[in-house]
Amino acid sequence: MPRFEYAPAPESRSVVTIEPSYGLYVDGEFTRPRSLFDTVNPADESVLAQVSQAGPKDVDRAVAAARRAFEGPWGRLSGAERGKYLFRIARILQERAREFAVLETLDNGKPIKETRDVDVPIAAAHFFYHAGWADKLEYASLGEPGAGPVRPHGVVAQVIPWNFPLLMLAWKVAPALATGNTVVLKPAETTPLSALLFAQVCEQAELPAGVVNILTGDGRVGQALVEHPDVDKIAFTGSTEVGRSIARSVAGSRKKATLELGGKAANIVFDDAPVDQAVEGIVSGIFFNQGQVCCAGSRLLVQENVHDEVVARLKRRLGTLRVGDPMDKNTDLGAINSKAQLERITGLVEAGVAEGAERWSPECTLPGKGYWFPPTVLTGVAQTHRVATEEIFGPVLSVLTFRTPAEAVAKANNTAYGLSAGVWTEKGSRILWMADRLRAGVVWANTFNRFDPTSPFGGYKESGYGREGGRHGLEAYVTTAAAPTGA
Ligand code: TAP
Repeated sequence: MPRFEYAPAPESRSVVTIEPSYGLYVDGEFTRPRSLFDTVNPADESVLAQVSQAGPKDVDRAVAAARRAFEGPWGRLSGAERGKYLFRIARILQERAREFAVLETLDNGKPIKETRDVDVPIAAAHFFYHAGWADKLEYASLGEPGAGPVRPHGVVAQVIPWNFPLLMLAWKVAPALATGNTVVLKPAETTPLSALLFAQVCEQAELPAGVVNILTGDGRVGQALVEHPDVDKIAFTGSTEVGRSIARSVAGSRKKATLELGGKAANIVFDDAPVDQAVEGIVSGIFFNQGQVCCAGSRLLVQENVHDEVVARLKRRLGTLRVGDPMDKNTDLGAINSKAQLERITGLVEAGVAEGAERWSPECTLPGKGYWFPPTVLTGVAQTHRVATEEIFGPVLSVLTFRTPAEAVAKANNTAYGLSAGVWTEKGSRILWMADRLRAGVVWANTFNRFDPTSPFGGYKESGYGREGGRHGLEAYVTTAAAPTGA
């Protein structure tokens, strides 16, 4: 049996060690680094490290290791014993929080105050939350009342994007392990470092070999992984385009899949909303993580009679935002994650202007090197404009107006996506009326971008299917055996 000695908490490390090169993490060991590619700091384009590109044989080895672990030591553990590992991982994440925050900021470009206060603490919270579930699953049946006990699927392939590298990992790995599955995870090509540090955490927690495997590389690794015949379940977060290709590849197979895809959320401000509070919500809704957030409030729907006041106050507030060095604790907006993403944002904003939108940004001096885009407001946007329909995934707010609640609902729902929405009003009855009609997986009222491991998150329509977080999130990782019949 594995040991469960809790070592004394190591000192929180303030020095972050980045190796010159990294191998893959397979079957409890790091492989020799090879087929290397650079991972760069998007804030200054410096090379942080070189990382291994996994090949088809690595995918085979990782899936086989996950299978052995599932059928071996991990599969034999009770829920209570599994839970101890999750608690241990959660504690180590907290102990090494500074390392994770610095590494994530360097590799992703997001401000250190966000990695420190949001990404890392919520990642740890996901492990704590799911640790608490592990021993209850044997007794608390999920699904319909009277459903039988639950069983894990087996080997889970997990493919995640670059916008919340550690947090997306936690959203995926914690419920998979709590329910008794084993994992092969592929982080995004541009942000592999926190997943590799997480592999070290798995070693430190003495997780049995093969329970978590990390394969770095480009989209081909993700594709080989999701198409692997010995994978039982796929959990994917990323673009709708890749999500569609995964849905096609699993169609007709025995594999289960959950897809968390894009969004084009409406943040709806009524004329009775407290304006200063709403402006703060608009700012955090679209400029948090440079707007590279699937549930970002990228469409502001503001009631026509308060449009000018809200936009004027918003512009004043944007003038106070600090854009620049992500490692500076006072920075509000950091770098865009990659050159490709910067080009996409630039192209879409130019398209918006060409279609008739008016573009505004506060005065700000952007660093000379790296990938930067200023906070941007587009007014005079029509529902048909590309900036109102396509996901920009950048610090760009498209402003539209409405007159009545019914018109607000119609405009908010006029999108291929359905991930999130926000409503700002003093009237509780209106909040409930709107929440009933908005086709969005999450509706925030007088707040925005609030995340909690106890709360299910996921979308409708082209935002994907399945939920992550809460009791609903666990359902994606288990099958429910038929309840015994008879007395
Ligand atoms: P994608 O290009 O879809 O990439 C997501 C992940 O899939 C990456 O690891 C990527 O590898 C991999 N991948 C690429 N092609 C693949 C294929 N054919 N088969 C399997 N995996 C493949 O998205 P992105 O650009 O990284 O992320 C931005 C998108 O993700 C946005 O649309 C955003 O809304 C969405 N997103 C959604 C959510 C939720 S919770 N709904 C959360 C975050 C992001 P590479 O990195 O090497 O390309």
